[in-house]
Amino acid sequence: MHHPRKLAIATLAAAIVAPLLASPIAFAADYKSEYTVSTVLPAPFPWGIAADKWVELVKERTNGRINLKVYSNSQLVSGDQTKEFPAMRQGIIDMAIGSTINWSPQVKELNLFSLPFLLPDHAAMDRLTEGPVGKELFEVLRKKGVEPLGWAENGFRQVTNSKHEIHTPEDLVGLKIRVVGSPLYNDIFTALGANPTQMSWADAKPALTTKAVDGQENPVTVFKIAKIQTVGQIYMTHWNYVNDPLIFAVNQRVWKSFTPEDQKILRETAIEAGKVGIKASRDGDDTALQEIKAEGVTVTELTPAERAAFVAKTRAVYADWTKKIGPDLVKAAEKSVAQK
Ligand code: X2X
Repeated sequence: MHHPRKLAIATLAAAIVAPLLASPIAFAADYKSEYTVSTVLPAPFPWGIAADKWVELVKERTNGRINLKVYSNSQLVSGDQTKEFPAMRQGIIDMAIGSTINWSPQVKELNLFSLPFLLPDHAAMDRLTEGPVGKELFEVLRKKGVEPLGWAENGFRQVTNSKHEIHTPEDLVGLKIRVVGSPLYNDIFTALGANPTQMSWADAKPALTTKAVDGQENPVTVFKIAKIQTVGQIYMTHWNYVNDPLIFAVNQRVWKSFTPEDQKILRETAIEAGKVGIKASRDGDDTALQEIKAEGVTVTELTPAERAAFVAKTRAVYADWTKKIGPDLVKAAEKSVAQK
């Protein structure tokens, strides 16, 4: 027989606990009043346009239940964009829309997009992100402790400098070039005879202004919106040597705290906002190229033979990094790129 007092306590406990477990309101009550979203570039850069669109769509579709707040210029990681991924994984930041370059120090597979001259055009890029390669990369990210949701784009990257036109690898010899966080960029520019120096975006413009460096590489929209021509960068080689996709992702604990319905909303809106950002990047690059020409920047287009010389000089780097990224993944990417 049960002791009546014990039974009463058990019943009381069940009465308190049961509604908490059963009610979906209990989950909603766990939501934070604001979720941090880390980015590097704010609007009007296409990166920031994608981020702002995501915030707007999430707010709209959840009737204000989920509030994202964008923190740009890598401010949540003190300006060090290469620390964004570990900070998100650890939950110091909730979400990020990050460049594959900035996350590749921790996720070596993301160096794929930085393999020199892998990607001929935007269609090839889309075949990667939307095909089996994109799926596999999302699996890799999941195993690393974040939930990836969708893609946006910083864009094809172009090299610029303050000294002279670059038509051949010889034209790069001795030029001091600011590069981003992945060691792959050091290897590319070293192979081309330049003198690469790694620094954050926060440090890049001051270094260009003081002429501590002779050049940099970034998409045309970034060059134009950051007004890099005003600090003496008047030569651009439009060589499309790598593309820089962006990934929307959420810390896994934060992700699991959302109801399946809200997870669906977060994913769908990331994909939608990503499309808006990709269009802003691609259309913006074309417009910005015309605008910087009008403003006096010399834009050099490579002949097929000139381009081939850059490809040849970077083949060994490509081969070396294929081993680091994973030969099977690179092979799958090459296959997707080659499909028409
Ligand atoms: O630092 C850069 O060059 C930038 C803004 O393009 C990235 O974050 C990769």
